[in-house]
Amino acid sequence: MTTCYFAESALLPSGWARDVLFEVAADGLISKLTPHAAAADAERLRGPLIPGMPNLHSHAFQRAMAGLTEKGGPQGDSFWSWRKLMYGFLENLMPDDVEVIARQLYIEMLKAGYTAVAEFHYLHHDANGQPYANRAETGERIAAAARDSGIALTLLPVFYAHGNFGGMAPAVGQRRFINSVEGFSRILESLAGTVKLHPAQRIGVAPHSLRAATPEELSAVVAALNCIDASAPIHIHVAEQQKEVDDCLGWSGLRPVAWLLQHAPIDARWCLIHATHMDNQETQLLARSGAVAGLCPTTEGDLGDGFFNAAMYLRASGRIGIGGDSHAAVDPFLELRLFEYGQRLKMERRNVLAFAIGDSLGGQLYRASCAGGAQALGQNVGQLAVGCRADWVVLNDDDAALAEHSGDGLLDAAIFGPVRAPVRDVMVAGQWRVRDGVHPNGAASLQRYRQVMRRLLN
Ligand code: NGQ
Ligand code: ZN
Repeated sequence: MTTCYFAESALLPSGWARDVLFEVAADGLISKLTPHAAAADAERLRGPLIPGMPNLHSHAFQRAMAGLTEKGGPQGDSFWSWRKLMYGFLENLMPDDVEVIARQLYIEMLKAGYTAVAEFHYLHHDANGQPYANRAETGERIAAAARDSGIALTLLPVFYAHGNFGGMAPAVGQRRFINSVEGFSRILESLAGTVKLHPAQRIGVAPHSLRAATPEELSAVVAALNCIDASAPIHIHVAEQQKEVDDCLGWSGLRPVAWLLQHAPIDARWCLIHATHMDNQETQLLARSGAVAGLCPTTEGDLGDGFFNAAMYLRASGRIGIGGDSHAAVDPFLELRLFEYGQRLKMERRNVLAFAIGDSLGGQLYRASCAGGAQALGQNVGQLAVGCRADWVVLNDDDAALAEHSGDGLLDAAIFGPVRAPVRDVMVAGQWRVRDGVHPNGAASLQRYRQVMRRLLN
């Protein structure tokens, strides 16, 4: 059975179109699309229609830490002191908590206009570092939370074995993450089986970083994934902090992005998270590789990471997508605003990432991160086109910041204006997940989330 929807205005791959009739098949894919059509008895969408945004980087459990690490520490705070607090925080997290927090987060994501998420999942073992009876326990909780919320998921079990470059022993605080290649492969296979049962879920893999995986382990983990799915996505944290760059130089003589480009088969399957610190040559080569640079502007701002070499990378046609990462914010529009604002503050200019006269910066950033996000998740989404999944967002033009705007002007206003509620309705795979800003499981989820927070904060 197909269902028909009518949008007075919709963002298609060819640009904004008027009076578009969409047919969505029972499998959740867009089967037909006709601009300049009559509505007939199709369901009329209640605002301008845009593709849903994929969130390409999430550590779901960190949602429950938002706001807890903003107090001065003894010796000047940094990414590294935040990481210590994060390790301490997760000592008390049980599998149930992981599921409750992830479900709450994924509902928040849907309400904000994200329709899919790549979960970079590394909290595998119990508080003593012992595998659960089911080694894939916590990953299964993530998949269940995604199913309950209705968000699409690319599940990236994380391989993590070491504390720093050169195969250093892990710290005690990292014991919940640690696996041998063999133990990890069992988790990967098991989770591949779990997500296979659900059409809007996909498996991938994430060697945590060059700090946590040796070159041999990196190859072995990619080979393990290839046995399951030779086109599935591969994500890695790469060059977030200057110390990481210095340590990598000390270990290999190369900067992390340069090392990866020379030693791993970096191509369109790969997503490099926090390619923050790149020299100009790395920037050009990464842009040419076809990989996606995974930007997480609010988290990178929160953690004091530095500035991505954005103008050069985008001019070289580099691909980008956005991630919520630690979930200091759950808002795709805010991520894109902060991405551009970082460049403005650094360069003391405006519209740094708009290259042609009159180009809408909002339109360009939104389209680029939909495309890059879809690529990074390895899912058939990110545009309103025949054959793509019906993952979409109906904008709320009752929000005064959007009122009377049209076309790309809507995206400029949603990203750079004083919006409060830019999203009205959200669909994933042909199913409404959010109507009028409300998710049907929202109240029940919040109640469970409160119980978890009460325990964690006391
Ligand atoms: C993470 N988060 O894995 O959660 C990391 C911190 C690390 C970010 N990089 C830990 N934002 O990189 O060692
Ligand atoms: Zn991360």
